[in-house]
This record gives sequence, C-alpha cells and structure tokens, in this order.
Amino acid sequence: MEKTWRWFGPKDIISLEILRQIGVEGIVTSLYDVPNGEVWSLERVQSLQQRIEAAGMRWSVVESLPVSEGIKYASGNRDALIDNYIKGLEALGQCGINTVCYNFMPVIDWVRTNLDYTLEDGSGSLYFDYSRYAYFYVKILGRKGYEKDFSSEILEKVEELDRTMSPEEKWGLVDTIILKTQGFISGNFSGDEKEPVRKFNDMLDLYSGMSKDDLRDNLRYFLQAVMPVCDKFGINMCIHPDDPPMPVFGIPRIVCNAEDIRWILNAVDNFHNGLTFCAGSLSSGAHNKVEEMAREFAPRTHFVHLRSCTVLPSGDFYEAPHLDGSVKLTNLIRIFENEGRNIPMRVDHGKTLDGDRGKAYNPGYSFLGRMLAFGQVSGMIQTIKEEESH
Ligand code: DNO
Repeated sequence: MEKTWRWFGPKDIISLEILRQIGVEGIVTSLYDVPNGEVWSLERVQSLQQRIEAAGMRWSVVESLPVSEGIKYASGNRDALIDNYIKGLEALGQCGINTVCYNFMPVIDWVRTNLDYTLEDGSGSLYFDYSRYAYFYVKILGRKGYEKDFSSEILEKVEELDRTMSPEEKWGLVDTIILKTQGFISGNFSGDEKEPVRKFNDMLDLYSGMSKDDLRDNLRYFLQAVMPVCDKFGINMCIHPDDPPMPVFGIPRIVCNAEDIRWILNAVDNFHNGLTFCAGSLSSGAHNKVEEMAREFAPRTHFVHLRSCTVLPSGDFYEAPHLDGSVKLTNLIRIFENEGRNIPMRVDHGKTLDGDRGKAYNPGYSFLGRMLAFGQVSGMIQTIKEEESH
C-alpha cells in the first residue's frame, strides 16, 4: 500500500517537509478554496501538484472533488454541474492524478456529537451519541416525522435531555454537528455559517419525498456521465461510505452496507467506478462485517482509510486507537496488499494527544495522534510486505 496523509493545503499548519520526514509518500488533498460546484482549472491543479512534488512527494489522491448537492437531488441544472465536475476530472487527468474520492451523502457528510471524548489513557477521541443526535434532529432542527426513526427509549432520552441541557450545550451540538465537522471539508457549510440551523433545514427540505431508489438513480446518472472521462485518463472514482452508515435526519443514504456497495459497483460495472474502503465509517455500524467486506470489495477498492470504531450496545460509538477497535488493521492490510496495486492508504483520524490540544487542527486531524497511528500502520505494512516476500 502507498502511505499517504491528508493535508489541508497551503494553509495547513502541518508542513509538507515534516510529512516527508515521517515517511509519507503521497499526499491526499483538495483545492479547498474552490467553491463546491465550480470548475477546478488545470492551472490550479498544476500549481498545487508542483508544490507537493517540490517537497519530495506526489499528489496521490483527491479527497474530495465534492459532488454538488444539485447532482444528488437532481436539480434543474445538474447537467451543468456534472459538466463542471468533468472539467475538473480532465484537469486532474492531464496531471496524472487519478484517484478521486467523493461521497454521495445528502446535505451532511460525517456526523459526530462530541469532539473531545476522553479515552482511558487521557487522550481525546471522537464520539457519536445516539440520543444527542436524536435530540439535535427532533428538538433543535424541529423536523417532523421523526417518530419512525427512533425507539421509545431514545425518544424518552430526548425529552430528558430537553429538561436538563443548558443553552450552551445545545449550541455546542449545533457547533459540533454543523460548523466544526462540516466547516473544513468543502461541503455545504462553512465554519462561520450565520444561520446554520435554518440552512440545514432548508437543505433537508430539498430531499423531502426522496426515496432510496431515487437517490440511487441520481448516483447512477452521475457515474454514467463521468465514466467516459475516467476511462480516457484512467481515473479511479472512489465513493466514500456513509458515516455513520445509516440514514440520518429522515433522508436516505445509499452507502451503508455490503448490499449498498454491491449495488453501486454493479450499477455501473466499470473498474473506474470504485470504493474508498473507509474502515472507520463502516465499522461504526454493528451490522457491517468489515473484514468480509474488504475481501469482497478489494478488487474495486482504490483508496483505503484505516481505523476502526468501538460500538456500544446503545448504538453509540467512539473512534478507537488504531491498535484497538473492532477491526484488526493487519488483516485489512493483508487483504489490500494482496491486490498488488499499491493502493493508497491514509490513517483515518487520530487521537488528540496533549501536545495537540489548543492547536488549530481540524477535528480528527491532529498531528501527534495521527503521526502515532501512521507509525503504527507503517510498521504493520512493512511487516506484512516482508512476510510476503519470503
Ligand atoms: C471526515 C472524512 C469525510 C470524507 C468525505 C469524502 O473526516 O472522512 O469528510 O473526507 O466524506 O468525500
């Protein structure tokens, strides 16, 4: 596997130089300042690529070339948005950057409710609390029709939270779920959104009445449109699983389990229509047998995120340290090494260690914590490669 690292561009406080020193071979990044839906020009792609190459690495993966909301809900201008996307792929193709990660999660990308959960050793991690998620959905957004999505037990907890949470805690949930986790990923929300709740609700309304099959049709439409340019330049599109892998806020999600992934790969049966195997996202759903899925989908996996979660009986989960968690990363590495395609992998998030606290890192993207995980995973890869060469 190729050892890569998610770097947030020239504004990232982690330098390319230090990444080279810790053994990073390839960079995973994006043109973070190009608004979602606008064209990525050849000049912009080239200039970032040159900067990465000058530091002795290569731009291995784009994460993400974001798919505009209008493509996901099939707005009147979706063909124009797809054309812009294709132009971006052409620019990347001309530069030989051929792994493109994207997602098809409507409105909101990943969801967490606590960005400073303390692990037993005192370091920090990220947590998803089912009742707080439900509280945000029912009481803060004030959506209708939520009853079918929750057990009576969860709904009771929502009422209890409503009685006990302070206004600061309530605002903290908005800040975490919308601003802090969505703000840095070139998605639908910026970190300084003025009316985040209203915007969130307006966007959810765009999907009212949409079924899982409708969303699948829109993904197939998009994939069929981009495959010709992918075939031309050898670009591997790799869809990121939904995180967490379940429908949220009453709208469908279509990359939650093995059956969903099978559907996507078959709907457009082309090697260039592939998967980001994000073990972190998949393992946050107790229904996913992550190792089996890796075995089944390895031939169409073009990018790997290594990490796993600990899921609690309530459905809450937290991001486990890379040596713990429900999935043995060594087993995954063996499966992907077997493909013989030097598939890029990055460690997916890392713990927050003491020296990381107070620094302006994006949630999950600490330096020391990720470096620790990167070192651990590099050791695993090296050992497996050596074993296999015997
Ligand atoms: C969060 C990330 C996601 C991911 C996108 C890919 O940490 O894993 O935001 O980058 O879903 O499109």
